[in-house]
Amino acid sequence: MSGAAVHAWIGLGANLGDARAALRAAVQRMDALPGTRVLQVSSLYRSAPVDAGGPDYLNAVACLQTSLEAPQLLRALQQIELDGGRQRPYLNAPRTLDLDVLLYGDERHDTPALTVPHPRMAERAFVLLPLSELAPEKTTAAQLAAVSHQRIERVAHACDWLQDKR
Ligand code: PH2
Ligand code: MG
Ligand code: MG
Repeated sequence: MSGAAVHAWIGLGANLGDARAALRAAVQRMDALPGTRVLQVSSLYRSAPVDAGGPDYLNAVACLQTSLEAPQLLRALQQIELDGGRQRPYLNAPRTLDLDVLLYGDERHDTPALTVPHPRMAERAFVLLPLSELAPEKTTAAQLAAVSHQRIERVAHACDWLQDKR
């Protein structure tokens, strides 16, 4: 059963293939999920891999309004990852598309499949910067200061990268 609409914050990332096109397609796919609308999308950021190898990542954050329950939303996002060619050869392997539930309303989930709020979001500039752009109240100056050594740059405003203006 679907619940009342809540705001869910999703972290998007990719560092294999045409990452920019993959993130743009993911935004469209999320907007097409049942009972779900994309309300806001951040700028696009290029970031050095954190606790991982491979090429630089492209990252962004989106805010959804959704009536899917958190586990249903997770499964839907995993299907979008699979359709984007996602493989999981090892932990934190380079990927064509990664969609992480960062926040789901003010709910807490702690199951093998889903931990929300995302347990590592506060340690990652590639989450905190785009999130602070959309919802400054969801990050703190101390959190942002703690990740200020991580290499990250904004490469496109939302209106440009969502419309393929490179
Ligand atoms: N995702 C990871 C591990 N490391 N680093 C960056 N820069 N961006 C990511 O999206 C990312 C990462 C695991 O999901
Ligand atoms: Mg991730
Ligand atoms: Mg993930």
